[in-house]
Amino acid sequence: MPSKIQVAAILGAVAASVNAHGHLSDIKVDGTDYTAYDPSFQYQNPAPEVIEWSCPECLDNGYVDPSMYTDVTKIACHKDATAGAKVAKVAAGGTVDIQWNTWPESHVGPIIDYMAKVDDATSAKAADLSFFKIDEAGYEDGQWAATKLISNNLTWSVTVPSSIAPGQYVLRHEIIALHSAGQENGAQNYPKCINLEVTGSGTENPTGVTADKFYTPTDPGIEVNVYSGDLSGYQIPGPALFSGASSGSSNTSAAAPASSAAAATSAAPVATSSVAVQNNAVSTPVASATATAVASSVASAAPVSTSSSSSDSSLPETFTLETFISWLEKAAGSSSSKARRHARAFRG
Ligand SMILES: *[C@@H]1O[C@H](CO)[C@@H](O)[C@H](O)[C@H]1NC(C)=O
Ligand SMILES: *[C@@H]1O[C@H](CO)[C@@H](O)[C@H](O)[C@H]1NC(C)=O
Ligand SMILES: [Cu+2]
Repeated sequence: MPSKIQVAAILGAVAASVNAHGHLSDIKVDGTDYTAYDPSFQYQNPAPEVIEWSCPECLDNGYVDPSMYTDVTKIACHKDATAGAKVAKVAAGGTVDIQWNTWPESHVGPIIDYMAKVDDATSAKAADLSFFKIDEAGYEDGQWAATKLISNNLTWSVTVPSSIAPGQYVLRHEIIALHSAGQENGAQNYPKCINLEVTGSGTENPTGVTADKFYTPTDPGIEVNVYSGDLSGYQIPGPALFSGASSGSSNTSAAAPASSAAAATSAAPVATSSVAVQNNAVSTPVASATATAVASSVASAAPVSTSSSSSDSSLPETFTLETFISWLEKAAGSSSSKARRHARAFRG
């Protein structure tokens, strides 16, 4: 039987799961909407074929942490992701608008985009992707890129460099959440990969690096306390920006609703984190009831010192009581470090 303390930690993990970090909801390529990958596609037969890479392990909308930075199968396109079956055409110099279904305001951090040239994007493997950085935004004008994304209708606009050679590419879009990054291994990477076929008459073939060479756990932009000090000097991690990149930050055409922009900038990190639990996007009564119970137990989970074995077993966004109980049983005894980190993030 799990102890009370373990149960509290497990409930913290549930809170992390129901507090959806989000996944992509739409990808607009040169004005055309493409269906984004939804982790629940794995329950559909046949699963929809999309331009985004598949990540069945992403049911919890979870993240890749710094301990996985040297594992290209994790950090390239998220955990064990495999190539999307489709490819979207985009003109060099064109725009890809990437929309998330949701994002917690507490999860501040940079947004970075990369591209890797491939022969056939639909059969590409994470280890073969040699990425060059095409876009990056950290902390500018008193605002984190992730906050800007939220006020831009959860949309990030990426410009395909106009000078790159035509052919197929994998676009890698990434948010790095830094709310817990003051502690070792606390950063959270949320990479998403998208298949593109670039048209045009560009000639550049920028050299890149595989994703396992991007970051180290102690990079100044990875292990960083975002609650104190001068953030204007924040250093975006990863390789240098490709010289042909059009700009260092996003400019989407979607008008941000004024009220949401104001809310995003005025809310203090600590204040916003306390509402995260209520923001969950669960869709069954069972899950809602659980979330309520969880909300009250999160605080007690916070100080628990947990072993760091990974019990990151995934719980679907929508689940039956039976699924939940078997998940609880599986998770009992090996509470995850993730639970601790999220519990901390919630502490008001
Ligand atoms: C974004 O681009 C549009 C047109 O390309 C321009 O009118 C607008 O001022 C830009 N916004 C920002 C914030 O740079
Ligand atoms: C924001 O995105 C939603 C979903 O795609 C869309 O329906 C809505 O029109 C967008 N709002 C704005 C202001 O662009
Ligand atoms: Cu989180």
